[in-house]
Amino acid sequence: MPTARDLASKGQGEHLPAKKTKPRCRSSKSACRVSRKAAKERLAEFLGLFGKEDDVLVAINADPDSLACALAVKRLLRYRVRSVVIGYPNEIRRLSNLAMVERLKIPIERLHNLKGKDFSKKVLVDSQPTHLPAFEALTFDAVIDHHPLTTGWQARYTDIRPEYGAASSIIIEYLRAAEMKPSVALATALFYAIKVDTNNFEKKAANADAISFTYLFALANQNLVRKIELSELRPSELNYFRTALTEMKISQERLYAHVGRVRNPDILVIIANFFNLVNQVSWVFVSGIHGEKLVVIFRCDGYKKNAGILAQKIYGQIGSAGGHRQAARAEVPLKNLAKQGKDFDTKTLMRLTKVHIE
Ligand SMILES: [Mn+2]
Repeated sequence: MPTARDLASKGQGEHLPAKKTKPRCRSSKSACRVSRKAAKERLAEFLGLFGKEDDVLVAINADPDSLACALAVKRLLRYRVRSVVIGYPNEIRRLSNLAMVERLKIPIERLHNLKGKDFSKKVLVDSQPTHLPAFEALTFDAVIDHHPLTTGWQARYTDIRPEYGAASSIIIEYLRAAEMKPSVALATALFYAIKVDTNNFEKKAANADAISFTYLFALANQNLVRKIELSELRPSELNYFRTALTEMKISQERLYAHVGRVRNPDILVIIANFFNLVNQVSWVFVSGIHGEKLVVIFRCDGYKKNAGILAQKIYGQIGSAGGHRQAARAEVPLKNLAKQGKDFDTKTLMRLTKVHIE
C-alpha cells in the first residue's frame, strides 16, 4: 500500500506533474567517476566548515526527508564537532512522522526553545532560509536542499539539487563519500524519506534517488518502514470512512464520494486510495471541504486515462488542478463554486465530472 497520508505531504505531492530528469551517470563510466570525485570534494568542503569546538544546530522543517537528512548530518559530524542539535519550528502532527521520530528515536528539539547564539555553526537541510520565518532569522553556514533555488539568502556552503526527488539522496552521497555505513536507524530513516518524497517513485525522482534507494534497501529495516507508513489513521478519522461509504455512488465503473468538511485533507487521499482497491472501479473521485477550499482527489488505473488532464479540465478554470496519469488533485476556493459550495455533495461531484468524461 502506498504511504497515502504522505502522498499529500507539504501540498506539493500530486500537484506536480512527473518531471523528466537527466540520469546523472547514464552508462558512461567516466561520468560516474567524475561524480564520485565531485562527491568527495563536496564532502571535504562541507566538513571543512567545522572544527572540534563547534556546537552545531541542524535546522529542519520536520518531515521524513528533513529528519533523515538531519540524522545523517549528525552522523557525518559525530567525531568532528562538540555537539549537534536538531531543531524544528513546526509542530509535527502527521501520525506517520511522529511514529518515525519515536520508533527511530530521532533526537529533536523545538527551535523556539533553542538560542541561536548557543551554536557556533548552523546547517539547514531539505529547506532554504526563505522557506520559513524561523529560518530567515538565522544565518546558515551550510544549506543542503533539493527544492528549487530561491534567492535572497547566502551561506558559506550550498548544495542545491532541484532535480533530486529527496534531499536524503543528496546526503547519502556524502555518507558514501565519507565511507560511513549508516546504522539501521539512519538507513531506515533515509530509505523511508526517499519513499515518501518520491511517493514510491511515482513522482519526480532522479537516477541518484534510485541508486540511493537500492543501496539503502539492504540496510534499512523494512518492518520498521512498514510500521511507520501504516501509522496513518487516528481512531476519530474512521468517521470519515463511515461518511464516505454512506455517500459513495458508483456509476459506469466510476466511484464518487463527497466526505464533507475535513480537518485534514490527507484523509481524502487515504479514502481515495482505499476506494481505488475496489475491483471494477476504474475511476475514483473523493472530495471534501478543507478551510475555504474544495479539495478533490482523483485516482484511476491510468490505462487510456489521465487523471491529471481530467482534473485540469474540470477544475483548472476555477482553481488549481494537476497531477499525472493515475493520481491527481484539485483545489478550488469555495467562493468560485455555486452557492459558495454550501450545497456541494456527491451528486454535484458527479455532475461536474460527467461533463468532462465521456
Ligand atoms: Mn525533501
